[in-house]
Amino acid sequence: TILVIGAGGQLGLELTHELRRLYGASNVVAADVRMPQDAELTQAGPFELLDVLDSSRLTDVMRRYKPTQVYHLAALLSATAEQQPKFGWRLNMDGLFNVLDASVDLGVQRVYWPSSIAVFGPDTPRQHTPQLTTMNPNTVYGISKLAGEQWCEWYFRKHSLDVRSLRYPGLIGYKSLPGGGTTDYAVDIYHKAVAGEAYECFLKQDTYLPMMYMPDALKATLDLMHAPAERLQVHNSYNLGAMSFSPAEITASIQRHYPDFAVTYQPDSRQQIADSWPASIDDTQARLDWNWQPEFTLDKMTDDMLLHLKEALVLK
Ligand code: VAH
Repeated sequence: TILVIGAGGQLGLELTHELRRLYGASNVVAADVRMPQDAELTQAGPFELLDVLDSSRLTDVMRRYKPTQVYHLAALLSATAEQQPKFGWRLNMDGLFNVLDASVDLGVQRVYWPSSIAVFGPDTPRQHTPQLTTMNPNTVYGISKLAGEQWCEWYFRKHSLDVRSLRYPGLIGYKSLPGGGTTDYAVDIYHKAVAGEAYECFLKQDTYLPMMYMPDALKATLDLMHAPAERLQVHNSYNLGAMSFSPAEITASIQRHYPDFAVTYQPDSRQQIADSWPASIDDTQARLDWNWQPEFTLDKMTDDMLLHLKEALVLK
């Protein structure tokens, strides 16, 4: 059995569907602190209401299903955590500790925990940011992800827990609405184009950020989780890249389909967060250790995103 904690989130939703497709729906338990919007999540396979901060409830769920793998995806993202710093730290850190401790106690074979390019800070080299480099994150989310990475390595070394992690770039998918992420402008912009509305972007038009289409993120996650343990040289978290683009470039990509699509720019507090992150990532180590290779370019992602969002509108 596989347990997915935070199954209702942007990544959790897509990962749960993919894991159920691969392993069979009844073998993948979806857990989230609230009932998910996506009815399929609770109907296609087992679902549990679970607040990952409730360690006894977590242990009960894990004793009941005896998962061999746990994907712990519950967290506050960057913009949300900046507004609720203490809760952001508590959920991101105590939630991780509860999962790591329960996984050690119950002999879970493999744990997955997402990190982010947010672990890099304003004094990190911004182009082709290396796997090993200066890391002084200045967001609550980035601080919690950097600390979490170090704790994952500690549990690997002190408890031989096989915990694996990726520093995701901004993730873009069509199955969930934009959330509290600084990169979520790149999700919202597609929804506005398909709805025939103009988009007011909260970042400056030339803000380059590392980004990845959800199918590539799912492939990377499963490739890492299926890699033989002896291949892995990194035990905090792997740099992972696919592409980088700016709001101006994604707008131009969309205008290939919607020539009249209009975007205006009203940078807000999220601009400072974006400015503290890399513009591009060096993911050589992931390519060496487990043959990482992205598939989607900006235009290929745009074509696929717009196709699915138009379909969803038709189905409404
Ligand atoms: C966020 N989407 O914006 C997340 C991600 C790299 C960005 O961590 O907070």
